[in-house]
Amino acid sequence: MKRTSALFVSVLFGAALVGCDTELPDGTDPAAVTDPGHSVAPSANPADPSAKDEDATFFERDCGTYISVEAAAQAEAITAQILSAEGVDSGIQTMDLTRTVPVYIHVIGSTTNPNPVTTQQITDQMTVLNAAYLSTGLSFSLVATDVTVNNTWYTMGYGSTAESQAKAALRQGGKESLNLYLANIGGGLLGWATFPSDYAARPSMDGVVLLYSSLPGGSAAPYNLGDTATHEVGHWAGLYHTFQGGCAKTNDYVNDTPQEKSAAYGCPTRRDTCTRDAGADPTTNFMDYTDDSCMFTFTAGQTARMATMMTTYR
Ligand SMILES: [Ca+2]
Ligand SMILES: [Ca+2]
Ligand SMILES: [Ca+2]
Ligand SMILES: [Zn+2]
Repeated sequence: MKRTSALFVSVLFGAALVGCDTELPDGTDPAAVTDPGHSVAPSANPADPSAKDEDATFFERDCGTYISVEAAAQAEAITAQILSAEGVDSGIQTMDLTRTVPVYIHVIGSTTNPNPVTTQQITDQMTVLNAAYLSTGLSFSLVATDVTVNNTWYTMGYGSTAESQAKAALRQGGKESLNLYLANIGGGLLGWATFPSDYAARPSMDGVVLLYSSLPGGSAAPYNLGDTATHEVGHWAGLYHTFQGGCAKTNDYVNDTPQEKSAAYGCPTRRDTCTRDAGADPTTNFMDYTDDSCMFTFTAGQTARMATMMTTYR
């Protein structure tokens, strides 16, 4: 087993957590279960345009990061107020996204799978992340990696007690630091993230959770080239899905991403779901749902939005 010197192993016993958290049995649809201990799985929200087809049996991208149209509009208004109070006109002034983000990676294993990713996969993930963000000015520097064996945290679901407990125990750094949690997450999700504007209310929850097998060389094909991290870090830096808000004018609050009615999967050659809005759907964009090999773009507008969000909140 290869380990860097920065890698250390802490073994935490899940016994103390039994009774605090209720995990869904394998194969259970979270939408069909009423469990006050869990937030409603965002993908199960009927208003969520990313909600998967009922009859979809194959593995397709599903991201847990969800914000309603109303909440997004509210968040936008708050950001505008903050910028206005600081004398910034975000319509005119362009902010700079150039900065190096300190990264802490928290690997969560189980007793049967105590170290689910290799050091090489972590190195490769950092390379993929830096390559994806090269044009934006944002770069990422790995500070430390830790490995925790905890059977409850290993299968954490979105909004679960396991998630908040794992994050409370493991998170490092301040609002500027990216914490990545790698686990065998539930709900059929590849990952989820918090937005920059979420930090103030719940700093310990800040970060990105990823299905460990989405790392480069993992088993989650066609989502095993490391762009689930790229996508979730996009949310962490303030981006919405390109299909956020559907064909509405405000859409994802980025002007140069054409409006998109719903998530695109696979590797579409041409798709245009909002015909009144000029331009084909942005299916090569990192913030859509296409295969890792087919997503490779951030736009100038997305870079500007990330700069505004990072400067305002991080
Ligand atoms: Ca747009
Ligand atoms: Ca269009
Ligand atoms: Ca890619
Ligand atoms: Zn997403």
